[in-house]
Amino acid sequence: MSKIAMITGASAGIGEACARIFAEKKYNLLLVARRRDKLEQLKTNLVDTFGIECKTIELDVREREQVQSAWDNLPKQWQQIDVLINNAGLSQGLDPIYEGDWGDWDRMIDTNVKGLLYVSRLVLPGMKERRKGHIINIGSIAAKEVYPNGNVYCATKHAVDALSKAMRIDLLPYGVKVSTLHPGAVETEFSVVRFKGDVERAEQVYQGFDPLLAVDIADAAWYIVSRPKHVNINDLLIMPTAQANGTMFNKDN
Ligand code: NDP
Ligand code: 8X3
Repeated sequence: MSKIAMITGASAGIGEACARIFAEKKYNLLLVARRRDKLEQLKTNLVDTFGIECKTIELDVREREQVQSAWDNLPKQWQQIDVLINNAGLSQGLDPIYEGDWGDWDRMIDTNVKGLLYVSRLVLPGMKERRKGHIINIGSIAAKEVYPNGNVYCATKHAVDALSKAMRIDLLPYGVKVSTLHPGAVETEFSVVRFKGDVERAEQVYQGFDPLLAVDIADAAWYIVSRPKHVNINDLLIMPTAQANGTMFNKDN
């Protein structure tokens, strides 16, 4: 059987682009997200185009019991994950901390931190046992900096960074690679989700400069995975040329 890549948040944006590149490289795919229709469309397209095998799992990574039962129901050969891309994530709201919405905070912490942990807790033991595997955690420039009104989202991405370092330490004896991939602004559904369907406000985020595309990040994920066995990319921060840090953009050219 070909190698298996498990990608969370594969129904859109960066996860979908990763699925496409890994399919092109002949990986079989285990694709996870809440929107089944999007996953099924992607599966059909990738299987027809690249002749790979693909399983989709309709799953909310925040729901620990759902995650456990989806995992338990997988055929054993599909539990032998070679590459796990912990990508499912979101931002909700952009408010000062004294006005933050509790529901927004729960959704971000539960998805970006606890969801990543739930999935990893099930996949990592097999990697440890087989003494191989590669985890790529999708962080953000928000894992490196805290920007105005980014408070809780930035905290969740700092947590992703810390957990990645922890995984690297705990898995060191077993030869399992752990990498973090931190994008700056990528034009995906991210801002529409952050602004809860306000498409106009979301579009403004990317106006006046060339943001990254989801494929730029997927390309980097493939670069990370395709290094020789003795090389690990611990941490990769990728920004649009027109973005210097979390807040400074060159929108003049
Ligand atoms: P999108 O909104 O386009 O995609 C997010 C994906 O995550 C979707 O497939 C969504 O699927 C999935 N997802 C969200 N919540 C859950 C959940 N509870 N359970 C399962 N899947 C879920 O955004 P991006 O592609 O941009 O984001 C991907 C990752 O990249 C995120 O972790 C984000 O924080 C990070 N990132 C994004 C940047 C950007 O500028 N776009 C920059 C830096 C980091 P569904 O709704 O079907 O469940
Ligand atoms: C997403 C990019 O700049 O909105 O992580 O934090 S940013």
